[in-house]
Amino acid sequence: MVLEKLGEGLRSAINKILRSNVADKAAVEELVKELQRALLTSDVNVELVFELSERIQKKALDETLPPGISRREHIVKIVYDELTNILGKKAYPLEIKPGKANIIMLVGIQGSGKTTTVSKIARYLNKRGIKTGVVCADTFRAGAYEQLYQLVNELNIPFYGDQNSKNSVAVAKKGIEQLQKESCEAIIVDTSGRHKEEKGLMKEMQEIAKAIQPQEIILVVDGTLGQQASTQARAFKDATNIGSIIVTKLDGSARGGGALSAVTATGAPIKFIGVGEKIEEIESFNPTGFVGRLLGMGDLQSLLDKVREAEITTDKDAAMTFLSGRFTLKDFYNSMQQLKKMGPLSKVLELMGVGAKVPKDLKDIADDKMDYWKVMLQSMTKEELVNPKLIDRSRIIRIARGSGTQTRDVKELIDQYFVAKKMAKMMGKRRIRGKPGMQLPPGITPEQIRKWKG
Ligand SMILES: Nc1nc2c(ncn2[C@@H]2O[C@H](COP(=O)(O)OP(=O)(O)O)[C@@H](O)[C@H]2O)c(=O)[nH]1
Ligand SMILES: [Mg+2]
Repeated sequence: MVLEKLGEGLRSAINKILRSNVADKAAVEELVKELQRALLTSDVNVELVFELSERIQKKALDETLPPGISRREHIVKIVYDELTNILGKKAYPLEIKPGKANIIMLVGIQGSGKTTTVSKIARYLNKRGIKTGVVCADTFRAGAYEQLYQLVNELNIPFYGDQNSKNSVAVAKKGIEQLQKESCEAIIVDTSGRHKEEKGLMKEMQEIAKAIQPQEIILVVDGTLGQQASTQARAFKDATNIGSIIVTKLDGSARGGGALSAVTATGAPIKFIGVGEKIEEIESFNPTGFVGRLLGMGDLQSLLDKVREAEITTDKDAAMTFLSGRFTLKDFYNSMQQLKKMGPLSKVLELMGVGAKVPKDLKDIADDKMDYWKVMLQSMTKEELVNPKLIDRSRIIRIARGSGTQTRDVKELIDQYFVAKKMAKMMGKRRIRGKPGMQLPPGITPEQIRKWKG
């Protein structure tokens, strides 16, 4: 798997927020902390990580929700967007212009994966119906010719090289001429990358580029460099305006996230990523799909579907508490709030396998009423919250006054509570008894359930 560790960390953080009861400040802070840990472990630049955290935290808590989207879905979407933003923003597919030979030259320091990638791109394009040949212009390293020849020979990819020449520019020119004659639409030129530091490498690149006039120059960067990859990417971006980047060795590299984000931060477009030693292990880089896969989700639509599903599982717990019928006034309020988040109460009960014969009053609980209820609950004593029977006439007046509501509002809340309790008990009894291995709502013990069942 590509960026396995990073993916694991991100998925764990996302799953946690999906399973949390409320997507409140504490949950978002926890999420951000986990994201930070995952990104820093993958060698993503500290500043970048903190900027991203701040944006997620702010947006997650402050932004108004789009219609029909829950807070949790929204948070997942924000995380998705922010990660896409630092890992590449958009896709830059390799363009091959028809009607002429497109010359693409690969550069990069020794060992970065150039020769491997030359053969990978040639195969990739040939598979897509673009006749593509390769030129070995690495006249520096012994064995360079043989390596590329071996890689492409079996696949019948046109190849040019000259083992007797030490003049890389001459070989490159000759090779391009030859492959044009063979009517190649794309010609990939492998270079030597004699220099270990950026400056020498860029000079070498410009010399060859001047002679062969490529349509595109691609810098091959070793993904195991982590955020250090940005040094090469920046020097490259400054040296040419026809450049794009391939980050290799993202399979198994613990620092791949750092490499991708650091290259992206330079503004250089990433066209492909190398994801293994084999010739087919190359992917055209599409950040949105890539991040979706990292998070374990195909695309945004399926992401949102999954979030929705996950939410229903969570709220099943709330529904179970509710259906036990043994809840305090505060539990009642919490359950109602949880259930309401899922949409129509009848739908929730359908999910629970309970025939939906719910009093209309309860179904129609409006947002503003829930807010009223909240302040009323805050005006009650702990004892009253556990046992609302304690609330007598004089207490009702006091609670109404304390919460700035009317006595009939307080009475309505208490009445709704008792009605719901009775109804829930009736509906839920069979369900709970019939489910020995059911998941318990948070904070609820098996003892409590047993006691409730009486
Ligand atoms: N795991 C892995 N290894 C790669 C990848 N790309 C290249 N390599 C390996 O990196 C080493 C150097 O590759 P090579 O193409 O010879 O690099 P060059 O010196 O830049 O031409 C070889 O052992 C390749 O098999 C990749 O995406 N994943
Ligand atoms: Mg090579």
